[in-house]
Amino acid sequence: MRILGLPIDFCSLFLGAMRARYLPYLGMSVAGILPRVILFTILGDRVYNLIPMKYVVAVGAAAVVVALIVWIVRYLLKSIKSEEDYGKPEYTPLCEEKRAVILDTDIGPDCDDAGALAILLGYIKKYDIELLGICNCTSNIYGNATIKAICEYYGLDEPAVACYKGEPILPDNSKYSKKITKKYCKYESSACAARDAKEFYAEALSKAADNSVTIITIGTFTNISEAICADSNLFNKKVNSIVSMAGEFPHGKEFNIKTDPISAANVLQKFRNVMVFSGHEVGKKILTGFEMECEDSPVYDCYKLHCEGDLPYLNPSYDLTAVQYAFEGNGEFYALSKPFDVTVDMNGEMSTKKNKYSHIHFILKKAEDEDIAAYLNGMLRKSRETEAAV
Ligand SMILES: [Ca+2]
Repeated sequence: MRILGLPIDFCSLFLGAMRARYLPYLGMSVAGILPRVILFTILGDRVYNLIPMKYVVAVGAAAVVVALIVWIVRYLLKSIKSEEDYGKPEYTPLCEEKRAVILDTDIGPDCDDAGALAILLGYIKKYDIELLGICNCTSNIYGNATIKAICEYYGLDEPAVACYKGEPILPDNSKYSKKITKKYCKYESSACAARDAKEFYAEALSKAADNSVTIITIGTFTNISEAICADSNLFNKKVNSIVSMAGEFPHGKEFNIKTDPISAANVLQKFRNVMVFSGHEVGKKILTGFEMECEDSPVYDCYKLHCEGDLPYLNPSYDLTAVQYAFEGNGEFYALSKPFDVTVDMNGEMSTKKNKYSHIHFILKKAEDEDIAAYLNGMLRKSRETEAAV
């Protein structure tokens, strides 16, 4: 009985460290101590001779091994379960929940922006979604006119088009914007005109209901960085989610980030709601475009002028995948990664780190590139008459 106090102290310390609730704590303390109290009460010091020390040590060692095996098995089971959690709907697609949409594009340097705008206009009609506006994050005014020409082709006569009005961040190297403007826009100067994107975002977001807007970015983060820096409370209150073609998973340097890394870093730092990235690796091998001539289609002409040469005019589908995911979510083609913390350095290098509390996810492909391409090509091939009839 002389060391009866010792196990009580150890037991209390151990259970205290577990932060057990009071009743389980009391129960475990009593269950742990009671056998020893009874044994000591009946046998006194003779208890030490009852069980030889070598058996006590053997049982203790075996208990450690069993505990270790149990811990490893539980850890593995948990890992497998977590893998199955891929695809959990952290982001609710627009086909399931109607929200207003803003498209932010750098139309010009690549032709997939034209394809992405075309399928976005198809989705808008199909799911009856409100399009608040289309922002050009370059300062190339022919980009504004190209956006309007494509919208008009799909029956959207007066789209709200806004444009970045700051110092140009991209060289004017579009192979198609000016030619599309000349061919499709009756009044060039009014087609090229657009309001300041900063003003557009401030007005559109202040009018929108809380948590009701999804922004799809398929260019740099220049415009939305200005919008979130202007009023981050308003932006976070109104913007439910951002789906972006940008970056590379798990790390890498991608055009939309490295062209304006400061804006990308700003958005990553200040945006608090769900953000989904379609990284460079997603659309790289999904080749879409036109295999046959398509007369009087500005989208076809963008692909033809950008790809040059002869048919087929096919191009990677970086931007199309972001638009597709924003509207349809995982569907049969994609899954969503676990949440990651994402950082961007000033050279445009993106890095990721798992963090179960983060709000940022990446699109993962679960279908073959050819199957996704066939689906997107089907959407691109739809004539405007078909779209209008949906
Ligand atoms: Ca783009």
